Amino acid sequence: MFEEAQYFAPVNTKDDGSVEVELASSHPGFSDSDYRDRRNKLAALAVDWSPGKPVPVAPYTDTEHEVWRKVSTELAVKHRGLASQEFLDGAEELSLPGDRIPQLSEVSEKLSPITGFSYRPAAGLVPLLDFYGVLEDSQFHSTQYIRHHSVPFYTPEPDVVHEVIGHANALAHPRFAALYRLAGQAARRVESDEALEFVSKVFWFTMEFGVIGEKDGLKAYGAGILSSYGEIDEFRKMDIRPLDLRQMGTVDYDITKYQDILFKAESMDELEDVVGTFWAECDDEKIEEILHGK
Ligand code: TIH
Ligand code: FE2
Repeated sequence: MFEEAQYFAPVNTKDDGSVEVELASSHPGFSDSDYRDRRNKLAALAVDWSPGKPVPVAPYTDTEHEVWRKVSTELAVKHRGLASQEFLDGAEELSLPGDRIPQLSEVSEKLSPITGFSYRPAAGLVPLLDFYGVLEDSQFHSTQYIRHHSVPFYTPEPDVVHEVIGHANALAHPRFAALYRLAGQAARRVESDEALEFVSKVFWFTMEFGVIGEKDGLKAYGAGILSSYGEIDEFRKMDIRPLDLRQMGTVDYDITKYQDILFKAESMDELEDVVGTFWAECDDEKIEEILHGK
């Protein structure tokens, strides 16, 4: 999930109660009426959901399962060489199916005994404070639709591949799960929109697009890199910068392209010291200080 409202396909509920997802004309599924029907149907399930209700079962088609199969096969191979050790350990523990899209309820059943996290459905854009806030309660908002079959290697829209392969495998490691929870605490603690945006940008450059130094080279732990078998081949060539809160909280990024500025943690310890401690302690005043340098 990510925060740029303008890139999230808006979900509209019409007067007759039906739900329609607005896709941009540049979306690969724009003229595919089957795909659009699927998007509308899955969005309607999530719109209908409210906390306390069971997570809706998404009745996926064979074409959709096939996209998952293809993407998860490609990713599994690349993860072996390019994903961080903790992510790989999480993935092994979680053992997601490779041959079909798991239901979010199934992801929660596997994940919650490991780190306590569970998944809740999202139709589309979730307001920043809700999206991040519930992380503190070990809840993760997830879309249920899958990317269009014509462009399996990358999507600017977070889909079930990104939410589950990218995020759940990380959430299955206790060190990442703890960091996600701290991000949630930070989001709820800060008061201004500016401070919340700063917190969310630090999340973007870490939990979504973070990279980390390991003995045998640079690895990715960010869910956005690890859910795209196009982008995963490119991250080592990007502008790799040291973990710097002020930069992470302020650099602009374009969500429709491979990220060309990435921030490298030297180790999990450094990630926890710099980013974990920031989320654990930040408030509006501390963020002001980081922004305006004292
Ligand atoms: N680009 C990612 C992918 O193709 O899996 C999805 C997203 C990550 C972050 C925002 S959208
Ligand atoms: Fe995400």
